[in-house]
Amino acid sequence: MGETVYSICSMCTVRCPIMVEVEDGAVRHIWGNPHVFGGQQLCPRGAAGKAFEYDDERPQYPMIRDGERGSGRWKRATWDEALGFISDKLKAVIEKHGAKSVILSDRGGAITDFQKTFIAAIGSPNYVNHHAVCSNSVHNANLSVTGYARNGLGYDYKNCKHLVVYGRNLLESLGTGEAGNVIDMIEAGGKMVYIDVRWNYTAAKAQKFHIIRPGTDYALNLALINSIIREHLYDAGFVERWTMGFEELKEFVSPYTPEWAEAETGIPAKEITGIAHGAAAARPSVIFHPGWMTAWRSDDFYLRRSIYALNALMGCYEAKGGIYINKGPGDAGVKLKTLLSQVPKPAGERFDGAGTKYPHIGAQWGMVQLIPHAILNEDPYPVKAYIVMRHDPLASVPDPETMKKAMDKLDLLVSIDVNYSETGWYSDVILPEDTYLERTDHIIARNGLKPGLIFRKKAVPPRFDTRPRSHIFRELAKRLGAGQYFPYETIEDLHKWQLEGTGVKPEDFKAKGLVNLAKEPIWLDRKDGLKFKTPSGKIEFFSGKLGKAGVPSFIPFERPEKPAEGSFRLATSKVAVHTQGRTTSNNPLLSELVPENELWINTDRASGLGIKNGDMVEISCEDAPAQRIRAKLTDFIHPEAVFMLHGFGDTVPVRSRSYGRGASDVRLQRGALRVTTGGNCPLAECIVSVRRV
Ligand SMILES: Nc1nc2c(c(=O)[nH]1)N[C@H]1C(S)=C(S)[C@@H](COP(=O)(O)OP(=O)(O)OC[C@H]3O[C@@H](n4cnc5c(=O)[nH]c(N)nc54)[C@H](O)[C@@H]3O)O[C@H]1N2
Ligand SMILES: Nc1nc2c(c(=O)[nH]1)N[C@H]1C(S)=C(S)[C@@H](COP(=O)(O)OP(=O)(O)OC[C@H]3O[C@@H](n4cnc5c(=O)[nH]c(N)nc54)[C@H](O)[C@@H]3O)O[C@H]1N2
Ligand code: SF4
Ligand SMILES: [Mo]
Repeated sequence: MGETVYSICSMCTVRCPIMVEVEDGAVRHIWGNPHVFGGQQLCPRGAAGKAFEYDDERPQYPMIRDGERGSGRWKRATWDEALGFISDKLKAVIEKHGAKSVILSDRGGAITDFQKTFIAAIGSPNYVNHHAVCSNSVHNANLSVTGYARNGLGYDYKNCKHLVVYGRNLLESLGTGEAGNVIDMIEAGGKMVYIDVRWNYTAAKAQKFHIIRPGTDYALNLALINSIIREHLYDAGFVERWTMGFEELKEFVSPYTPEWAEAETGIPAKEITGIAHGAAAARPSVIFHPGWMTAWRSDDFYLRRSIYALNALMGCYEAKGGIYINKGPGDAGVKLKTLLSQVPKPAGERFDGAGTKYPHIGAQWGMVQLIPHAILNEDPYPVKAYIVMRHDPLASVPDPETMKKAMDKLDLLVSIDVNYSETGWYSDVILPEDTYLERTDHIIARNGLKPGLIFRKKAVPPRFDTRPRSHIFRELAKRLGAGQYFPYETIEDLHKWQLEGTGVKPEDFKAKGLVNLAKEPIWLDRKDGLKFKTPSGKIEFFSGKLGKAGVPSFIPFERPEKPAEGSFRLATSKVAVHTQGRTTSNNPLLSELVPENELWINTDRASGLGIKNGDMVEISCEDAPAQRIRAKLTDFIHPEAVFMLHGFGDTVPVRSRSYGRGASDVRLQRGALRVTTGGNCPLAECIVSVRRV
């Protein structure tokens, strides 16, 4: 039996606490941290972390481009050369165009202090993460309704009695803990209603599953709110005490009856009133799930606002089995220091106008889809350097061809990654980071009902000439004269500094890999103790603040246009064994389980087009190059939709297991580099043509 190291998984961004078994300096096995999960289970990707660690198909040393962009010609560099090259270019760009002409984009999440500090320390306001193609609309909707960030609220699934889910594929697009809690809820007799344009494993576990016409969830919700108000199914006490704008909401939804919604959604009116009654009978232990990946359509902001409103009508905020406000270390009297808090806020407008031109859009996440526009048009100013950290915009943002054209205009493009990403392959410099098993990161808060602290801890030595983020950003900052914002030599120094004044000591993490700051769950008093972060301190169905930003609180439902003959709406999602664009598609174990994607087509529509199960079809969108993909016929998808897994169609030749496999959804999503009211790209508005090859 070897050594046990507690750490944090990074095979996706859910950050599950893990227990790594190490023998002779090598990973033997990776388990879930039993002090958190009660067992040692992990999702398949978490368990495949070992295969990732021992795969040689990843960048092994710093590389500087030695040919045309994307040509695959590189020269090996020392760290000193690579960091010197980057800082010389950055200095030149900053001198000529100012610090704001440098953008840093990032996957985001909690372990981001080094990169956020770096970009702020050099004086640029332009930190942006991936959220515009993920959860921007639900985030901004929640800011407008409750004042909280998307992840400022949590879900008490275990005690929930009625869960309504709109295409949040909880059991495949999963987090180990969350999926486990949902299964526990179902086993304890809780009911799940699942609404999607196609069947999936989440649908398989639901008591009720409705296939909805793509793009009509908002119509469904207007009818749900209508019947809940009309039939007095809501929690009148909660609404009176904690909400604002009920009368406006009531009047707005009055024309939207369940009968009307049946015609729009295809879900029978009696099923719609059934959802309303089922939820009302279980309140307040009810959750209408607002979703996570919500970059679907132009009306997402209003769809998500309507979901937060439904939860308010159920009075489920801060109720057992409902939605709770996440408690952080501060709620347990502990203030964890961050590097970012020591840096003056950079002056100047962001490149994407988040928080200024778009006052209701949170500036902390920004809008990644505006990067091509900013670079190509120098609007609002020239952007000349782009640092990409743990992010692959060419695999995750729609229309990578336009992004590439923009990248061609840059003086510097850097990718900091553990894999060869699409973006890395197109960059000037690849800086390979130590893998998550090879590095220690800063301490982070674990927010929830019982707040705590945790950090990622190095389990094995680096296999190649790589460096951790704590080193990379400190060294770059030093070279740019901003080294004072990284006041540590070792990561242990940093931990000590972060913990100063908290009463927590580094050795407190030893026993379980984390520190709990509260013995019991912290619930706020529902009578008088709730804190909503809106101007009124209440849940705002109707928002004066939005009004001031020129954004209406309600918009009428607009029927999506019907795709023409041979055309479909493209839906995408994840599979339990892969993560996103390029994180796991080349993994030696996982690529064997799901090597490529298929195109799901409704059986009747397919036969009308002469397509049989397993046929090769060609899929195209506007002027995007057509791609080939195998057809999978099924009755369990709405006739107007086709579906494919995200994350295939790899174009990086050195990834031997995923290169050229399947089709890429982002390359089809032409025209989606737009800003909707919620700040997200409208990915699911993409209409594709399909024909037999
Ligand atoms: N069409 C379409 N587009 C989508 C989606 C979709 O379903 N359909 N999904 C969207 C969603 S929900 C999201 S969240 C985004 C995600 O988009 P991205 O954030 O780009 O996600 P990934 O492709 O997982 O990861 C980005 C890069 O991080 C690297 N990486 C992984 N671990 C580490 C590490 O420890 N250190 C460093 N430095 N790098 C690391 C990976 O190798 C990968 O190249 O994509 C979105 N785009
Ligand atoms: N295994 C795995 N787990 C993951 C990830 C991963 O990459 N792999 N990524 C993580 C991340 S970053 C995120 S954001 C989450 C994403 O998790 P989810 O929020 O569940 O998002 P998707 O996986 O994109 O699934 C979207 C679902 O919406 C459906 N859909 C499309 N159009 C409509 C519509 O008009 N109405 C309705 N009701 N449904 C529709 C699609 O068919 C699909 O099933 O997953 C997380 N967990
Ligand atoms: S959900 Fe899976 S891949 Fe993601 S952090 Fe947890 S174990 Fe790792
Ligand atoms: Mo996401």
